[in-house]
Amino acid sequence: MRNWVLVGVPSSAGAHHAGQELAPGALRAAGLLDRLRAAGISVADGGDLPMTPFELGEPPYRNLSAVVRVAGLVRDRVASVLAGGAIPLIVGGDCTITLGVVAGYGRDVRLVYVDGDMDLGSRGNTDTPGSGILDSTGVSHLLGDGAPELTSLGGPGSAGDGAEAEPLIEPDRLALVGGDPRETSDAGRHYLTDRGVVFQEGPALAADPAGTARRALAAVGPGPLLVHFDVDVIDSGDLPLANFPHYDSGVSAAQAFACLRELGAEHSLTGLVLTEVNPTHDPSGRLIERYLDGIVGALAER
Ligand SMILES: [Mn+2]
Repeated sequence: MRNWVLVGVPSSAGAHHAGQELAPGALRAAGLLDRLRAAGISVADGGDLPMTPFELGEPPYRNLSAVVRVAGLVRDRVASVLAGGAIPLIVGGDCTITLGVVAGYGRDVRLVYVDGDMDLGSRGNTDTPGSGILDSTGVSHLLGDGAPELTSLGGPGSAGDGAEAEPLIEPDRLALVGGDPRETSDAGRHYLTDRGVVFQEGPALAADPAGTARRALAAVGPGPLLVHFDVDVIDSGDLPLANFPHYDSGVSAAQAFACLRELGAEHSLTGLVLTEVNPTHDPSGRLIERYLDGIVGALAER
């Protein structure tokens, strides 16, 4: 059995406001490591990257330099964990950290992106979010559209690095799961379809969590698998822990975690990114307890 290494990324640099930078500390305090070990999972604590709280910044890409700095640190840390033969468990932090994670794996990686948003920017098929908030642009940046400082995180040859640019991930190695249909335009759906990115939205996830996971795995094909899990895939009426609410999305915590459990059981799983937990939404700690039940339960299936 391979060992996991937990890497905390206490950053809300790309977020709509502060709060997510507190998540690694809150999840540790709630017993994340002990609970994983109690479930039979071997995990070492790789510590946290530097605390990087939200700053507003200016459009078109707010707080870009901090987002780029954090993503670059994540990339290097993930590459080092992988070089040591371990499986990274990256605990964010806002969703822009996944750009650094993918860059750390390199372009061979397969990514199943479980998220309440498609993260294509507010206009659906463009690289610039109307708000300037980078947290909602992760997928378009992965596909090579957006700020060159982010699309080039993969180093020479990656998008933003000249005419022969390559995206951070091959589009046919990316599958999206759980997007709230109210948050995506048809232009966004066409953008994905045109590039060959398979996506299944929230209603599909709610109808058949395990089947949705299996279809996403089939879509990305065999190879090293990374899973991104944004807690905002869960209806805020069930578990309002996410930084940005999705009330009435119709995806229950049980359904989202059932999907994650199916992905977690996949033998090719070589990494998990957890994003968007905002502990300030949970003064009692009960939401984080339920979240940890779901995360630890999913990984314990391995
Ligand atoms: Mn999201």
